[in-house]
Amino acid sequence: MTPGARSLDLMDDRGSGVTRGDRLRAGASGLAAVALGAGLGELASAILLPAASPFASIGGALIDLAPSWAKDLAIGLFGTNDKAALLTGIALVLAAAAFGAGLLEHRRTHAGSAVFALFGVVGAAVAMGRTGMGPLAWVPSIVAGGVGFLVLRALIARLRPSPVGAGDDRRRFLIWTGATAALGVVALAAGSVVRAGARSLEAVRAALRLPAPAASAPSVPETAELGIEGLAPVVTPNRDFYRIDTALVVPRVDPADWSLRVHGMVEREVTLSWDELLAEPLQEADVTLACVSNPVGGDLIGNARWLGLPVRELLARAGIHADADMVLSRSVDGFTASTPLEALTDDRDALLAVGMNGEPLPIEHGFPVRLVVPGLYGYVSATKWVTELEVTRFDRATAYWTTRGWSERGPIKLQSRIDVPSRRRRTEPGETVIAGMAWQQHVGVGGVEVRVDGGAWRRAELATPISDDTWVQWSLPWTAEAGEHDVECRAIGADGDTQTEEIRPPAPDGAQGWHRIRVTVG
Ligand SMILES: Nc1nc2c(c(=O)[nH]1)N[C@H]1C(S)=C(S)[C@@H](COP(=O)(O)O)O[C@H]1N2
Ligand SMILES: [Mo]
Repeated sequence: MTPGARSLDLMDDRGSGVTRGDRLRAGASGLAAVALGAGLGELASAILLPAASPFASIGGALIDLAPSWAKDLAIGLFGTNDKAALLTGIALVLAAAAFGAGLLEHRRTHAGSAVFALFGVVGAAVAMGRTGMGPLAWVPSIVAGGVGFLVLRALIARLRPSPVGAGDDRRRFLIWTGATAALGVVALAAGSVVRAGARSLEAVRAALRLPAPAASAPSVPETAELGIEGLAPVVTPNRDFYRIDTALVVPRVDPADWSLRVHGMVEREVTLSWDELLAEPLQEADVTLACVSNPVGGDLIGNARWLGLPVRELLARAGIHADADMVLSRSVDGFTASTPLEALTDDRDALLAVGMNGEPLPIEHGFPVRLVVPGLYGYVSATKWVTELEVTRFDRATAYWTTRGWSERGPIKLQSRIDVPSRRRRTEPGETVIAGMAWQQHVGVGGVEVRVDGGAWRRAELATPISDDTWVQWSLPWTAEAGEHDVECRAIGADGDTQTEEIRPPAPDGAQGWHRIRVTVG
């Protein structure tokens, strides 16, 4: 290097004297940023939502955007048209883009980091655009893009000359860049380990064949489903079923390792393995599960056909002490629920469930085994990944949510909801329909009434209920006149009670009040 070049090397990058070394370092910053962004993004996806991989999402967008000559060229270069070559190609394009982003950022702050922000947003949009991925599909790509964005800015800032002296600066820059890239590689490796674990459990689940029920539920009456557009289906597909739990990382329980221990105030402890459970006569039941956190009009509720062993059989085998009044169920993740003993010993279909809508429980819905108890909110009954039933008393033990201010008992309240007309879309004037759902599991719904603009209550038509343990659809013809209208509904329980008007928030024992929506017609 000539003395002249040496002095140029030290010049401010705003001058014309950016050296090749600076450019290499700037490009390397981009590579380190993409390594850590991709690593953490893939790890987040492996843990949260394997289908929402940022690499797959951003790569998918790149492939869609690429002109056909580029695709042909890539195929030509790699010689084959297989997936590995495609993935390598996308990785190379991303690396080149990241290198370029480093150069850009070095020349103008924001210019290169914007490329990362763009990748994050595009990846998130692609993931959100795919159906069935749920509301968190954007997270992994935003993690990837956001981390890349921040890392690039931080590394490029270190490239700017400081009073310390170029040699020290460069050494430190190298250490930071190297460490960032290395961390990215570690995160990528961790992600693929988590992913491999997830795949194998998913494979175990996919290979499972549940036994036929010893006692089948009657088939769902055709007239239970009104088939109105915008109205929740009476049986909720597993992929659309709401999910609520405290698990940051979904517990992964291999059925081969699963067992349930019934202990506490019992004559004899009972332990049940997966094979033993499947050898029992299993029973089917249609039960609507609801979350206590569901606000009036909310959608934290779903209905499925469950397959499992009635809990009362298991408790009978253990022999319950006369003074017990509660069962504290415990999950592998430490979650606990306090269920009144009588809800598990009376004749209702409280199940130790292994099946949901004809398949093994989805992993996030409690695979391999969970509880389902008609008539109680999920937080006091529906323990997923359940491994323990401790027979005890309410005055001796406290469940997870009870210690956090929620009621120790959670019977489901009589509720109803308007699904149609949509609150989001305009309604055409003329003949239309108002429709929704109503429920009070284990009591049943006797009717639903609807009123418009505070007028007289009119009786809606109920679809055929599947059972007292499920929600029921309802509808009412409506001649919609142009303008704004308030539509309200209230349910009448099979026991004759009318849903209360008095509004209460979800805490501590479930929301109540009439559902009211403002509809725009015209
Ligand atoms: N292990 C475990 N089980 C749990 C929970 C939890 O946080 N952890 N949440 C409960 C709550 S509050 C509800 S409403 C239901 C939701 O079940 P789902 O996610 O299958 O819809 O699970 C219950 N079972
Ligand atoms: Mo819940």
